[in-house]
Parts: sequence; C-alpha cells; structure tokens
Amino acid sequence: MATKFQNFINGRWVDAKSGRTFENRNPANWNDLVGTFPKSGKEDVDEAVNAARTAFEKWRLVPAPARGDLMRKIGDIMVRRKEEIAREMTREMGKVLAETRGDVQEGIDTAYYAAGEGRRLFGKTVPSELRNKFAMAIRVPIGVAGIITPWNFPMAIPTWKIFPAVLSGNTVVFKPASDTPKTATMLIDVMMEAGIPEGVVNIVHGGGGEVGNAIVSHPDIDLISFTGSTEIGKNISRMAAETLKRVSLELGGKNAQIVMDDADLDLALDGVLWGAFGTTGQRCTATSRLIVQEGVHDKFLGMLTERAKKLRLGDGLLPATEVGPCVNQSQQQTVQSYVEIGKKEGATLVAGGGIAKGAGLENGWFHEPTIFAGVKPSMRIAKEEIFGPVLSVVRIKTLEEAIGVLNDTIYGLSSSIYTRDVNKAFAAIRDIKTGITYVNAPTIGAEAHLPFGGVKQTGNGHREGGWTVYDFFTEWKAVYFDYSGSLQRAQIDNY
Ligand code: UN1
Repeated sequence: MATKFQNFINGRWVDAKSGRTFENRNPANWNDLVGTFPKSGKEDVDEAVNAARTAFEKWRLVPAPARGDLMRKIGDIMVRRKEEIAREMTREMGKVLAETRGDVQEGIDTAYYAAGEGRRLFGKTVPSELRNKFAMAIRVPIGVAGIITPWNFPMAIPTWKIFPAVLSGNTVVFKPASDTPKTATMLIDVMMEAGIPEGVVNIVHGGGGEVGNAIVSHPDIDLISFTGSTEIGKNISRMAAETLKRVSLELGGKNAQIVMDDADLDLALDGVLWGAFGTTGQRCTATSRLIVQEGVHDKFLGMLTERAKKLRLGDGLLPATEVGPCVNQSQQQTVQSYVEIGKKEGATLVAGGGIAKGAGLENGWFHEPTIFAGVKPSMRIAKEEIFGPVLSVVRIKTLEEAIGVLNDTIYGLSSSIYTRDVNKAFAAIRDIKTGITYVNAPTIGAEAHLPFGGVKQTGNGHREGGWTVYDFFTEWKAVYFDYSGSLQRAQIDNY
C-alpha cells in the first residue's frame, strides 16, 4: 500500500509547491514502496518559516507548565502507538524491531522529561550590589528553530531536539532525513493529535541541498540543531555564520571499546557484538574500534569472530533477525569500499567482508558483519567513520597505550572500557577524551536524561539530552529590578 505523504505547514498538510515528489523504499526489500513524499524547495521552507514566526509570538506566551502538559499528552499517545510506529520504522530504515521499539521509547522518555521541565526551566536569583534592588536571570525562548535530523534514530533524535525546543517556547521547522520521512510524519501526527497549535511545528520534506540549505541560510531562523556527518556539520556552521545563528552540531564518531587482560571476557564479548553490529553499526555511538590487551587478544578475537559469523541477517520485522540491512545502496557501497581499503592497507579480514547473500536477503542492502584484525592506528579503517557493520581490532600492551590509541582520532563521542580494576577504570574516565564513557558496558545506549554529545570534531560544544539541551534552546535574560525609588549607580555608589 503505497501512500502519498505531504508537508505539514501552518497546521495543514500540503504538497511541495513544485509538485515534485520522491520515493521511499524498504531497505530490506526494495520492492516495498513505503510511500512518496514531497521534494520540497526554498519556497516551501519560506512558507514554513513564516508560519513558525507567526506562531512564535503566541506560543512564547503560553505558560511553560501548559506547554509541558502538551508534552505529557504527546508521550501518552506515543506509548499507545509505540508498536505501530516501531513497525513502520523498521520497514522504513531496516533496524530490528526491538531496536525501533527502543527508538520510540527514547522519544517517550524525552517527552515525559520535557513535561517535567515545564515546571522547572529554572532561572537564578543573585544578590544585587545595591540596596533595594533585585537581580535575576531568566530563561526566554529564542524564536524559530531549524531542526535537521538523520535516518538512524528517526524518532529519538527528532524528539531530542523538537520537544525541548517547543517546551522552551520556540517554534520549529523540521527537515527529517529523506530515508526516514514516514517516521517523521508519524511524529507530526502524534503532535497534532495531542493538540499542538498550528504553526508551532512544521515539517518540510526533501534533500539537504535544497531544503536543508534553505533552512540553514534563512534569515528568519534563529537557531539550528543538526545531527549528521562532520563534513555536513562544517558546511552548516559556515553557512549559518552569515546570519550568526546559534548552531548545535552532533557529528561523527570513531568510538572504541577497550578490553583489558583482567576483563570479564564474556561480558566484553556481548558488549562489542552489540556495540559494533547492533543497528548494523549505523549509530554515531557504534563501536568501530576494539582495542585489546595482548594477554587476552588472541583468545578474545577467536571468541568474537565465532559469534560474529553466526549473527543472523534479515528483515528486522522477523523475530529471528539480529542484524538488519544498511539503510540504502550508497551506504552499502561505502561499507564495501572500506572493506577494500582495509585489505589494501594490510589488515587481516577475519569475519565477513562481503555483501550478504542468502534466502531473504536478495532484495535488500545487506552487508556481512565484518571484522579486521591486525589494524594499525594509522590505517584509514581505524580513523574514518564508516557507519556500517565493520569493526577494526587493535592489539595493545598497556592501559596507557590503549587510551593513547583510543584518543588518536579527530572524533570524541563515545568510549568504553572493560576491566575489573577500579583504578584502571577511573584512570580511563579521567584520560579518555570523549563526551560519553562507559565502564563494563558497550559504547551505545545513552539514556535520554543525561547529556549527549562529544568533544573534538564530534560537535561544537553543545549537549543534547537531559537538562543540558535546555541551555541550547533558551536564551538567558538578566533582569534588574530597582525598588529604591532613586537613581542608583552600579559600580559607583557603593565604592
Ligand atoms: C545516534 O547514533 O545518533 O546512545 C544516537 C545511543 C542511542 C542514541 C544514538 N541512545 O546509542
């Protein structure tokens, strides 16, 4: 059942002004057409920004607790529709059902967190240096937020951005990835059902080059929140500089798991399999390097390759499937090209390496879970983000060397160390340069109420999640209230 989907602008479903459309297909079976979506352009963005700008003047005056009530309703509806959304998400982007359920759950958690935040959004009061004068700093909404999101967490990531934006009193123009427009449309459906006023959230489908650039360069958009590649993040940063927009970037990663000689190897094995091949390796937090101490290296590599070869690929809607397809052909080709690069660089292919074949895989973008051993930190497969089921294994001698290798990357999102020695664990927490560090747990699986983001070229210093994202979506306003009835001069009258 192919359906035609539309943009949502000013509370109404509309086609792209040009009338153009694009197709969205199931990556596990390209004969399954999920739907057609508007291929929008600058003129559609302009209309959405106008709607959001008009809506902002009313929405900013709605008390934050009332905005929070709306968030709670949104969360309740997502709970009710969780299974339906998860199934459509698997169909649209391929990851297995348990994971798409988790993705929706992350959205639910974010909605309820935002509901509570409506009754906090704390400001600060501080004493004034003068008598009969009151000083405080309050959070105020900023305006229209441009939200540009990837396909790998098509519900969680949009909600990380849209819910705090809206709870804080901003309005939104949202461009979802063109690989996952259906899940994004379902999010809009949920917000509509909850009663979001017209113009507060607008969705404009289409490509990054047209819709994304129009959003980033629009003079009437005040802030941009983007998750995607480092390369595009840099372009966004440059483009947004023209109008000095506030920009939050969550970009690439080259995350590593360290396994020390004293680790619980079975636990570390479950961790790396989940971290590297969960979501087909298509998470910005995915484990793409495994750094193993020499005393357990050979044994652990043997355990790992044996298990990796047994992972069951298939349609994520089938209960037996453990690993779904790559999201599209180009992603599958990228993975293939890195396999070739790894071989040429002299790494040893110990598992996978090819496009996956077999019953049920004929019409999808499947790639075998792949492991390279003997990887040197200088190799491209140890440095560049692949965003697929490829793991590079590096052998090290000491904790110091392990941390040195882990930090030897331009990225700094997530990291993990498996050890039973608390001293080593705390030294690693201190010395690893990433925004997130796990001890005895894989690099994936951040919880919605903690700061999420990375250092170095993974981002530009902002954090999503928890309380920290509200710093991005609000502006501090300092307020001085003089009730002395006379002119008081700061810095002068008391000194
Ligand atoms: C991402 O890969 O872009 O921490 C987000 C995790 C998930 C979110 C991943 N909660 O793995």
